[in-house]
Amino acid sequence: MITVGAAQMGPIEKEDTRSDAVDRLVALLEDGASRGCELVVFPELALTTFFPRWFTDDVAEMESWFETEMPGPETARLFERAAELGVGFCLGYAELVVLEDGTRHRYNTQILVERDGSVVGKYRKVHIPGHEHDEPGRPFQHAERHYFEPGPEGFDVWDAFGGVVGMAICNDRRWPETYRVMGLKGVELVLIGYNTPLHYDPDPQQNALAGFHNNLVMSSGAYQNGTYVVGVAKGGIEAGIESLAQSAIFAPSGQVVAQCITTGDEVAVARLDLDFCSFYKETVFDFDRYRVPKHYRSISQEKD
Ligand code: CDT
Repeated sequence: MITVGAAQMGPIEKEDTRSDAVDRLVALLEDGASRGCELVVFPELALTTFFPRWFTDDVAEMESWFETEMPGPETARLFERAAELGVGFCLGYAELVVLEDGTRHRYNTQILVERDGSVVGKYRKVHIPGHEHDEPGRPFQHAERHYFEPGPEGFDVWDAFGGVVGMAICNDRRWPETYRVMGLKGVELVLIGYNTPLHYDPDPQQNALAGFHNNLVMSSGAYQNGTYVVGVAKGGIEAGIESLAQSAIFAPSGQVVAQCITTGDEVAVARLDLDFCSFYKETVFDFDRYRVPKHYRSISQEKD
């Protein structure tokens, strides 16, 4: 059994400091702890505003949104408070890696921190959505492909919190392969942070369906792999742009077991029985018995 909190955040504005964001993360952590949480899950890019909505070629300006160490000077007190409370957490942030030869790598990253404050897992976003170049015709940019390179490690799982825990970030949740790769590794709990603007400029007819698609993909990912899924938004109106909230925890049955009801800072809590996963993993989705991989080869071939 594990009690998990989906710690949704409302907007973080461009002027807000890392310290402002950490104040809110600590408050959410304490709220989760007071309600019995052993694990609190924060959104994608939880330390800053969703900066890919602004295009810039100025490397210093771009990298001002990134962390070079974790914990760092501003985030250390989050780790310390979590260890004091004995509550683990999952945190999304922008990660800058500078190698000895000077090569720079920028990733959209999420870490899993155990109840003693130690980092047990790191995931770097694989499916990077949006565009590479400035597109001034849009009402706002979604230049993730300018700011981030795809994580080279792919999807993994970690033995943590008494179960098998995996991570994914935002756009990853729309792709069935994300869940299936972790499903093949026995995942029981998938943690996903997201920032999803409600306006999708390439095809605005999808705007009204954002909440439906959010539920659709996480519910089916949970069910088809016999796993819990925790989806956590940074929602509300940030820099005048509205993003989806509706953070939720999904059971292996595909059902929603807890959901946020606001668009601001809020923790949705659920007590999860990870053994419940086996009802699905050992029956309809018994992979060893029923999968037919020879017919799936084309989905793992390199694209041209
Ligand atoms: N952050 C992120 O990946 N957002 C995307 C927005 C849609 S694609 C521009 C998402 O999949 O929710």
